[in-house]
Amino acid sequence: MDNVEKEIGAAIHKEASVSIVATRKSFEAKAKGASQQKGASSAPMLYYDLISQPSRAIFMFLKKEGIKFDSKVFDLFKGEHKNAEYKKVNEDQTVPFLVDEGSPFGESAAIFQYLIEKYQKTSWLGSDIVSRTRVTQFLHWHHQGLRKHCVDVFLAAMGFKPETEGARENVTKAVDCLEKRFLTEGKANKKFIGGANISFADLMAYAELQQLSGVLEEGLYTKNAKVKAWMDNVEKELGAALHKEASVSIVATRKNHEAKAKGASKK
Ligand SMILES: N[C@@H](CCC(=O)N[C@@H](CS)C(=O)NCC(=O)O)C(=O)O
Repeated sequence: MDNVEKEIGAAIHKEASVSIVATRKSFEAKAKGASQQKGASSAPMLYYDLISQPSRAIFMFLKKEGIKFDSKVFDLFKGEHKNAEYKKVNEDQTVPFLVDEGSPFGESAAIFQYLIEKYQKTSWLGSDIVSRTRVTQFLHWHHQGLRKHCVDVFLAAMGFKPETEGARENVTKAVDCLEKRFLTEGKANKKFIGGANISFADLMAYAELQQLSGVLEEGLYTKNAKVKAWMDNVEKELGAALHKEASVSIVATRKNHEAKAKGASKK
């Protein structure tokens, strides 16, 4: 072929090949478009366990919005996440973790931001500037203000660590703080943390408190009537079927605890 091209000469070869070159260009463009489309429609991969509060929050969001996702589910209690393969994906080996179109994302709040932007579900960020700021305010407070105390009580009740002094009182204080700072605006009660509409702050807070019901400690939040009413609002918004689907691990953990408590009282 090279000999033929040399014999013809570059100028004639070029002139004779214009249509073939044009056809090739349009084929290349089509192939590029198809591969880009393939990337855009590929589902994100979520690594999770429904016993994990932030995993549950993200799971509820994805399901509520009908967003398709691939999943790798670990049983954290069995240490299934502690393996070399997952370490390559997520060095911290924690859940939730998301990989989408080659980009890895940790930290539930960041994962939420990503999914909300990608799928244009921006109502979950809050509806106006005050509501969005309230949602952000909650997220900054959440880890040390609420989650830390709930986790203390949960892990101690599961026997994973000794009980921290004042842990239950700290949860009560955090629940009261949730009520005053995030579920009240002026003198009015709010339906959700951001106001009239559910946001991802509600899912994060809900999942964290719900965890306590797994170790029979729901009294720590149900005794606050406003917080209890807000939990009911979140449950209604999710719908019974999704709530049930997301709660399987918590319900199973609760059953175990009830059985243990029953066994202990018989002894
Ligand atoms: N700040 C992280 C917390 C992640 C985290 O602590 N995940 C826990 C489950 S809730 C976990 O993976 N624990 C297993 C381990 O640390 O081995 C987030 O919000 O995503």
